[in-house]
Amino acid sequence: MKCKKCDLKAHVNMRQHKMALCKEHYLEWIPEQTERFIKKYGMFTHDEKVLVAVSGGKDSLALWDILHRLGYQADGLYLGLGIDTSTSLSAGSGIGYSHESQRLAQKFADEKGLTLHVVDIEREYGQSIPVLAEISHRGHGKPCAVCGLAKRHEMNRIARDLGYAVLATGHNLDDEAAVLFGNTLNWSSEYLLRQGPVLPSADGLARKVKPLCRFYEREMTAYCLARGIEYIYEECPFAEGSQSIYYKELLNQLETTRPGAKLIFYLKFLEARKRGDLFIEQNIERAHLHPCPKCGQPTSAPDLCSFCRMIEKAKAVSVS
Ligand code: Q46
Ligand code: ZN
Ligand code: ZN
Repeated sequence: MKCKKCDLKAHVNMRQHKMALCKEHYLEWIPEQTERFIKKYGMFTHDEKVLVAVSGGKDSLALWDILHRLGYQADGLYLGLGIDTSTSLSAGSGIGYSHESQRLAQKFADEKGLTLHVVDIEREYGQSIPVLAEISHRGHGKPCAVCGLAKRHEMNRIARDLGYAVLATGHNLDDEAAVLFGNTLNWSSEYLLRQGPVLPSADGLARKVKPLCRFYEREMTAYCLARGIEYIYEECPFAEGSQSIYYKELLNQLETTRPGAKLIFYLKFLEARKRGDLFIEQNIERAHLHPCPKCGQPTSAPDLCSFCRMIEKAKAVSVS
């Protein structure tokens, strides 16, 4: 297989685009496309400060690298979740996931001279994510519900406190198609209406964007490989057996027989949503929000926001 733009050996073959590119042309193509998506969906401008949620995985590091290459003002945020040692929730999975992912995120930042903010959940709130999950009994034996809640809360807090206009995450097409598939299976209209490359800011909530949402996961792997970016290969031990991984497998089977199916599924959804053609009520307004009396972030809960309630509960348990 040869590069479409020159005669060199192809680094990546993108069947969904009927196109193969050599390493050099691939490394040009990815930022060009990203820039195109950023403009097309009105994600942010060069004047805005962007906070990139960096997990140490390939997607978030690739995103940070691309935004940096494109000349955007992009700083990183790493959240230390404390997924390292075995707890009853992570039977035997003490692989040092958080430790290793933080090391790689920091290494990337140092090599490029970029700013990485680090928030350690345990240092900040007294308990790691797996322990918070045990204490709060949320999420059926997996810490993912608590983890997601804490990530959203902390990303938003740092964006607000440090004056970032935009929060960028490394979600790729495989992630987005899997979420879309799940939301469609359940006809979760509220989620369907809110899913997209940009979630506008609302009082107290930063704009959220996903500049990589049209790239396949393997395209990001190929990008990191070509750029020599070292990232954590292991998934979080709690991701194992998750519904989203199952959906990704199903969609990959579909993709094998119908190259491009995943991309079409997602893009046709975005088009339909834009036309107001989803056969569901267009009511994207966020629920009636008021500021949490403790942290000030918007919440629909009657008193404290879910995050602060969880932390209060954790504190009460630690004291007793
Ligand atoms: S990091 Fe957190 Fe994921 Fe691990 S605990 Fe679950 S949600 S699987 S993206
Ligand atoms: Zn080439
Ligand atoms: Zn709160």
